[in-house]
Amino acid sequence: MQMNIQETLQQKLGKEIAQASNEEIYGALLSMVQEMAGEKERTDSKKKLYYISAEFLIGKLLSNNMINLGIFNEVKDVLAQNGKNIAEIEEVEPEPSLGNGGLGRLAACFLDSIATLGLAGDGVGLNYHLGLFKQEFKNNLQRETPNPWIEEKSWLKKTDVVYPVSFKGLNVNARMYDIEVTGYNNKTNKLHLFDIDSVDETIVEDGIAFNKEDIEKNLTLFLYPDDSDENGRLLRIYQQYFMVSAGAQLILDECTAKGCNLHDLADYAVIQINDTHPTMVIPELIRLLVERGLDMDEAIEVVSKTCAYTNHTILAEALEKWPVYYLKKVVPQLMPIIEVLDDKVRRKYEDESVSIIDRNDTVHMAHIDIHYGFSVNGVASLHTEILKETELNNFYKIYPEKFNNKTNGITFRRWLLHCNPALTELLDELIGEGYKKDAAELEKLLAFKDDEKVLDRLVEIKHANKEALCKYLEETQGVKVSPDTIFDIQIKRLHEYKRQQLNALYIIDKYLEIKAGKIPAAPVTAIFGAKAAPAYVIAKDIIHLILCLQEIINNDPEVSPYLKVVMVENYNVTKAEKLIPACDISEQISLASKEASGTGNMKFMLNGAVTLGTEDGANVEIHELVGNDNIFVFGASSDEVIEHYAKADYVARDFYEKNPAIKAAIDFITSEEVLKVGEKENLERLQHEIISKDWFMTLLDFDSYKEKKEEALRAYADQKTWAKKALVNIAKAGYFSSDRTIEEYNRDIWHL
Ligand code: GLG
Repeated sequence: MQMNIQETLQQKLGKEIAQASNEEIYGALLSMVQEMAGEKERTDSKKKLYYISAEFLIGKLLSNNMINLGIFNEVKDVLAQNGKNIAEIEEVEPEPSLGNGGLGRLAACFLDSIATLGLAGDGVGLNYHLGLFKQEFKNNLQRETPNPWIEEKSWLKKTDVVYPVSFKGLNVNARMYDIEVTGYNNKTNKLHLFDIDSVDETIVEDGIAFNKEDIEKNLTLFLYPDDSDENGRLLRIYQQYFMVSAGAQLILDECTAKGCNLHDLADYAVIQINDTHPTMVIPELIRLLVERGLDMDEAIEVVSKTCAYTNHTILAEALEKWPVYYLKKVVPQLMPIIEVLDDKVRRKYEDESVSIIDRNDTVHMAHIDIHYGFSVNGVASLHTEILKETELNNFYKIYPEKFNNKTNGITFRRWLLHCNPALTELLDELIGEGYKKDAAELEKLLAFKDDEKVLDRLVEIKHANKEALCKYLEETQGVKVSPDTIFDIQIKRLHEYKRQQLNALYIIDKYLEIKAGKIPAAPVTAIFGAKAAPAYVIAKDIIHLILCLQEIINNDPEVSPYLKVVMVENYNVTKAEKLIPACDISEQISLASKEASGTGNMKFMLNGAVTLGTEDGANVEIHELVGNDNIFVFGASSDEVIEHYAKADYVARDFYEKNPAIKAAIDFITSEEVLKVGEKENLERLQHEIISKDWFMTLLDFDSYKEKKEEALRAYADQKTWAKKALVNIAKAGYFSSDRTIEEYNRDIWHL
């Protein structure tokens, strides 16, 4: 299929490219790419994977699709010849924000790899019109506003596929929209997003507030409605059931069309349940199979052979538990089935901790997945071990054969080829292009470990990426930072377990040192990006503290030559693509045992940043791969942490009282200086939380964090040795390609 890009574009534009606006060019490219993707062959096989997920954080699609279709460079050149800049055209595309963070982005990377490997696998999710909220900073506080992303010209294709979905006292229709998923030089799959025609964006007012009871108008408005009240939680159940009921009907339709007689469903479909949000697909499928003639026992057996579950966290609040009375209120048709499922478990196992409905009449969604799915996987070695040995040990004892590990991965098409073209070019030149299809080939780079010229080029590329980021930050946020400082970056959702507050305390400590005349050897720019859940008070207080520090430090002429703080507004995939290639030090400082895997850590490594991290999640595997010389590891081990929790012997106040540096940093939070730019209530609340609770043991790791960070900053001064560390990180990142992860899912779970 050879076509002339220049001609096609001009035809679509109805004018010369040079005469068209960036918006017009974006529209023409979108339509061209969509046509090309539509002409590609759809992967097909008897058995198909359905990846059901409440989140698909796909990011902007234009450039990624052009890379996958193999036309990116040509388009870029054609545009350049006509005086147009591809980067400016990329800016026109709104980012679909259909996810929170890791879990949603993982689902998007997986779709890319599934298509690239030529496997038949579609995504099933929801078409949230306003996605996750957009974050704005005002008076050093986070404010939430809607984030509309669906425009007249969009990647969504409206289909005629509509399924009825029944809630108690309310029947609605779920309409399917499709987004084409292009593989890298391969066939295509689809992302199916269900939506309700009657959704009404105008009911949103004052930030992101809306009437949570008007289901017909609000059902697919937002990803994760604020669930701090009961109506918000009920709305989540509406959303989840809407997604899985429509998804289940689609699956049964597609399978029967291929000749499935429902008894043999497992030969036609495998369903990967992404965390517990889609768990109701299990009772819903059972219900539908019974409706279509199977008896209950067989329906349960068939579904159990079809569904597999991925666990993404051990944090209790994320393992969903719904009161029976919520389910009765929204989806009463599922309760008799869930009761049968629970009854079967109770007859077989005495251990109450593995039951589905507990004494308080609460339904444990993960327990449904584990009993009635055939596979349970964690997302990094350490995480899976913790599931087996601690969190889900009672289940592991019953079903050892179901448990398996699938260490997460990232798609190199987006996180290298697209976001770091200069590094990609260098790699092409040094080791050929084989690594784009087989990421393990990146190891060939190790041959250049002592090649001064190559190391110099790595330094140059990093510097150029930092310059580009500086320019972007100045244009978008008006902050001025220097590319000649160390870029130390922590970007991820704001959560206490991820410990942005530890980084903030270090910054305060550093500030106090500089004020006291202790000048650091190398200037540092500490960069953050994070959204806090709208109802997560302490997380918002931490953002507030960081924003206050930014204002104080950047405006202090004594300190700012050595230390600057930048909190990037509305951190999202697009911003990550600019931040990651510019990073020197990757902050992965969660409390050991709490971060299931992390995937940002992998993206940074691939782009030549060196990790400063705890032995948590996939950091452990990064450490094993790069060796002690190429990572900075600190902090309590996961065993120690688990023991502290078991013994309940961690007392934050002891650290506060006995460690003068810690005390000074914490006291500073409510000092006159901070109160001048911040809110007393928020700052006092945060301070109190850290001294009297500190559930994620920030203070436990303060000293070792500071020591390691200083070591990393000193190491940076020797640019050659640092570049060597960067090179080793890049070379060893091949393991974290999501192509590898997906090959393992297919080998061990899906068998497509
Ligand atoms: C999770 C975890 C992350 C993990 C991601 C993808 O917190 O550690 O990398 O899923 O598996 N809830 C999440 O975002």
